[in-house]
Amino acid sequence: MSWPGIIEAYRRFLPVSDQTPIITLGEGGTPLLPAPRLAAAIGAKIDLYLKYEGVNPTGSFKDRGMTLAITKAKEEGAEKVICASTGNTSAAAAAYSVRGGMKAYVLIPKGKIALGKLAQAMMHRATILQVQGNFDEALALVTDVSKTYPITLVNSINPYRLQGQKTGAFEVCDDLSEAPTHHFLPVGNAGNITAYWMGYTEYLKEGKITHLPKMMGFQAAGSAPIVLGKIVKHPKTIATAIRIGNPASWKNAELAALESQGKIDMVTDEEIITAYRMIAGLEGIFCEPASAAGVAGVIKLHKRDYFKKGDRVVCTLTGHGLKDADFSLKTSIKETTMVKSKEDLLKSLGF
Ligand code: AN7
Repeated sequence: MSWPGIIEAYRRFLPVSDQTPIITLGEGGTPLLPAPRLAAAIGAKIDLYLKYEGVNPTGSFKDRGMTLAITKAKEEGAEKVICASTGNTSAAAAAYSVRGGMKAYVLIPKGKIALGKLAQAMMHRATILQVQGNFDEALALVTDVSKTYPITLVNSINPYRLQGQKTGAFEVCDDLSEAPTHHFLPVGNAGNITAYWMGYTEYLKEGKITHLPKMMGFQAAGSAPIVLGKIVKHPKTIATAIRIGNPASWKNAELAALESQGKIDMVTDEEIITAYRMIAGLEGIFCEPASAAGVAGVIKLHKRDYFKKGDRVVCTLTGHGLKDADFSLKTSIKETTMVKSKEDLLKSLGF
């Protein structure tokens, strides 16, 4: 039998009943891949794993939350849903809305979302609305409107989103038969780190694991409000997915880091790009730039001798590299070789 999606797989942990109309695209059940070459290249004697969320139906972890948010919206009789997005949420909202027979409206910062994500929202017939400002302004607007009008907000302020996303932590523990020592991930609106922490603590209560991981969240240096302790009015980073200056789950992310004895830290765009290219070039996994922030964090902390031998480190790679193929071409080595003869070809092959 094929994987049924996260709601059926983890029904017992989620707020659904036998009557709930489950809207799914078969999300979740993503691979936890060992990354020994990457660990060796960094020089870290750790057990490194990558949770590849890019293989979800719309290519990002947002599908875990969206299946539940749209399912509950359907159950409650909603006809319209709305979200602000740096791209991935809009792609997921659009796809799951089609699946549920609802209409999606997405507000995005003009010119600041990856093309693949825009294409997804368009193909799934969402109404695309652009704002001149950034994500934070778009989120404030949709939050306001959804309070007074009959339209369901499917940003992570919607509690069902994080309920769905916590299943990422369940899968990691199920695969390892225990929690890792550290869980690294990028932080934008700070929903995912909050959701993973919720998942780990629930699994501990259930007796499925015997300890909790340290939660290690990484923001982009130009968009690091939590690290700086103040709202960033004009967030900047090449990692457009996490170009967020006033995260909705700010306090919960801080709590997750504090309670787990982890941290919220930041990495520069350069560090993100280095990690992004290493993941693809050493492990065969193509993720989008924002997704590499966690691995960039591992590299940064390893340089400061942070890890102990035998630490078991999981990084969530939140989205697929093809979402922003444009960016990969800009940063990759531009040299390609023209082949005009068999001799040229043989020379290139090293014969
Ligand atoms: C690839 O799609 O906020 O800290 O509107 O797309 O839970 O916000 C995306 C966020 C990390 C950050 N990696 O997660 C949106 C949006 C990728 C992302 C994040 C996002 P959160």
